[in-house]
Amino acid sequence: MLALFYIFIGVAIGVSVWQITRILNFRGVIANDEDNAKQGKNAIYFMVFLYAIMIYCLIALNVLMLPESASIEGEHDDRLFNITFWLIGIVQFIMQFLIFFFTFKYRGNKNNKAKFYADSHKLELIWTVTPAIVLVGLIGYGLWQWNNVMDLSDDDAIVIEVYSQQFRWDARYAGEDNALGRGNVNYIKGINTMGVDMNDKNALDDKQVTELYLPKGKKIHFQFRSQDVLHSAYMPHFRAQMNCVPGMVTEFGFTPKYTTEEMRQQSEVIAKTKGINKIRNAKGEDPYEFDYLLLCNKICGASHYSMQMKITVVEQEEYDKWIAQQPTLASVIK
Ligand SMILES: [Cu+2]
Repeated sequence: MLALFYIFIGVAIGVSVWQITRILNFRGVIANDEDNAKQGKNAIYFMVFLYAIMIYCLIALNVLMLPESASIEGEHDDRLFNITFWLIGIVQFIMQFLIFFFTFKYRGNKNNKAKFYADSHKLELIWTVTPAIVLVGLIGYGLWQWNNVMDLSDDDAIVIEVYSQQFRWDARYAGEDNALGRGNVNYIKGINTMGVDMNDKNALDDKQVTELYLPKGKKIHFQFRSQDVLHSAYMPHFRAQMNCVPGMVTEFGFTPKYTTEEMRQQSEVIAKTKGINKIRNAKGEDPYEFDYLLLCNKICGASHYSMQMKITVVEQEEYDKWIAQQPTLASVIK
């Protein structure tokens, strides 16, 4: 494979040198009207090709897009994404047309003469002020949304700590008192893999798990720590991501909107699952069934790709039952 790569680089360098020598030989040769007409038409063909590829990708690759946000807070991320996407999409669609159409329209012609046009204050004002206003609107909405996910004032929220290390996730529920015990890398010993200070009375009722269960419709307050390097806790279906930084605690919150079961029933999710199944099956892998996932979104080392944790969203009753079954740290760590 590597040999093929070197051969490819060798060929690419060879072609470049050959092209450069050809260009040097062109000195003194000036394009005639026939050449210009050909290049003008090529610009239009290229535009058509570009539009075709763009439309094809928008339709065919849509299965790779995420389904509707599964958290209440994430709805605003989707709205912001859609506004930005359509805005950029429409502008770029028009711009591509202008670029290639004018390339064709004003292609070189012996009888044409260029007009000297210095500047227009009115035009410059328009193309400076318009993007400025649009950007202030978009960034303002983004900042508002940032404050929205960072609003952790709800005392009723379930507090969960997510702990990252090369290459796994652990999680800890705050237990009955809804307060997490202190954590520090120096306390890691034996099965105390998250480094919990067992002298802190808040730690005794904490519950360490390897899989997340979340109740639907309840605010979850996440706190993140990292044991070794920078990781990033990424929960794409909830539109949530936060860096896990060694030596500090980061946090955010969201409210799950659909249970795992409800997501599996959604026609949009089924359609996307089928699309992804098709892609996976082509590679001979197992069919995929929808599950929420917590993934690592920082290239943190060799097994970065395998760093994931399953998240199951259930109704409150089922959550209560599940959490009651999990042993407290006091009963596990002696
Ligand atoms: Cu990682």
